[in-house]
Amino acid sequence: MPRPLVFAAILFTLGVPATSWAAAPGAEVDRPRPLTPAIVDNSQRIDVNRIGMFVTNTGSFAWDKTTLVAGLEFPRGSGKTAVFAAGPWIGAMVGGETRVALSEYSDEYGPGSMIGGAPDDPSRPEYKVYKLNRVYSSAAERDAALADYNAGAVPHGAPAITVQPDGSLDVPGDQMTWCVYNDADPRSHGNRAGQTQPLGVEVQETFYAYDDPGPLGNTVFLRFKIFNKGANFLEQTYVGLWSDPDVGGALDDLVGADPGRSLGFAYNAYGLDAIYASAAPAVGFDLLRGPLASPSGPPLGLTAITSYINGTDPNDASKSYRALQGLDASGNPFVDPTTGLTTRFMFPGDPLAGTGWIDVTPTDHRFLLGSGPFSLSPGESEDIEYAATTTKFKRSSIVARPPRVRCRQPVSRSRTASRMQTSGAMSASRAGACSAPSSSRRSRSESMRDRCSSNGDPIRPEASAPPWPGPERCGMKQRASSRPSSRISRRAGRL
Ligand SMILES: [Ca+2]
Ligand SMILES: [Ca+2]
Repeated sequence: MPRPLVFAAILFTLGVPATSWAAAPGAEVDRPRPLTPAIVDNSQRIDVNRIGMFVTNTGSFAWDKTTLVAGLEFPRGSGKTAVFAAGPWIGAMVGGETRVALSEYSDEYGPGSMIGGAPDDPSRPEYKVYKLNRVYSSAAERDAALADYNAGAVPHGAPAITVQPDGSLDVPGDQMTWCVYNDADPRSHGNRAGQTQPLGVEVQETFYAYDDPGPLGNTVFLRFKIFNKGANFLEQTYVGLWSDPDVGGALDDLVGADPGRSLGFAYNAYGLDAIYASAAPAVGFDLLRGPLASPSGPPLGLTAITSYINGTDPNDASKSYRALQGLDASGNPFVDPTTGLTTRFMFPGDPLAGTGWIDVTPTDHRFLLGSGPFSLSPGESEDIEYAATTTKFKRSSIVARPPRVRCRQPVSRSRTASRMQTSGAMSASRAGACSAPSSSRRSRSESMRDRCSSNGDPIRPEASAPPWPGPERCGMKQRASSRPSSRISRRAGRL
């Protein structure tokens, strides 16, 4: 959650369009974005299964940019949210110069295609977010939606969709959204973490989801076709998926990486969350198909996961590009304190087992999944696909607090965080995590109640708590008619 939300809410109530709010997290505020005639579509959600998620035509998703609140609802209809905002990042070297295109709390993409190396008029109404269902309540409703899609989306690269003999549409999944955007307008590059010249890329975005009673119903697939439609030779290119996961309440979250599964995830540090109470889910982003480093080679996997907390976000293009590479703000690789070795992945340990390098600072995190490097010459394109997925909504899915934290005594309002004790070889930072500062006595006592049960015992993970249910572990089964990716298919085949 960005800090200036109150400021943003004031702007909203004053009628200032969300797109003109370019405030970034931290104390500073972005420079105002030049006004453009762009019609930004903030109204659509993909909402066919247990996730309800906003989708816009400027890269941003999982953020309700109309009301400026978190935009990935899970379970759909509950009013509870697990992600505040997300969007695609791209970084590359152009003639020795770092350039990036970001979608964060403001977007450096504008609606529409590129034509002749330049951005098309973003105010054309056809550059909205399209949404198609597999099944409609009537043929008339189906035909109207398909006709609109065929007229406005397909001419700009959207996949052809047809009516099947049973009357359904052959959309991927049970519902899809499609839109196109590009970074070619220099006026769009106003995010303080960017502000470079354009890369000259067009992104055709297809999201889709399945209405499924199993874990597939907790997943949205995110497909990005990235085209170099400018004249720049993009070298040392990285793609990234940026996210500000807020698992219910934002201030008690932890994040982790599972590089072997190309997965970044966020979870609640304690057994009680301010919004989800005792049933906080975990949420993750899984790279299903990365870019090609060479025409004949396999797609790259995830090559970096960089995490940072609210207030330490990248604030220039060099830092953003380094984050895409899995480097700190100064350009150094991270050091795993449990091994002493350098790594491009933050927190790759196992939080359930309490082994390896795990996050021990419950707070408002963001993370960035990076993949690269690769080259993208004029005329070339890459297909990138992720999954946004959550755990099942049940108590046993809670990933609990860092291990070995003990409350010496039952906590009451009069006690302070200093009575929280640590044991064993717990690091100073972990102890610090147990005494996170609060701005008031009331909030402190509330946050401490989150950490300890009524008798002062730490709230422990249930013995039966499953491992992170990423796609390979969650029994994901694809419909034969519309498999989302070869990798998913291979996974399904092993189940
Ligand atoms: Ca939380
Ligand atoms: Ca967060």
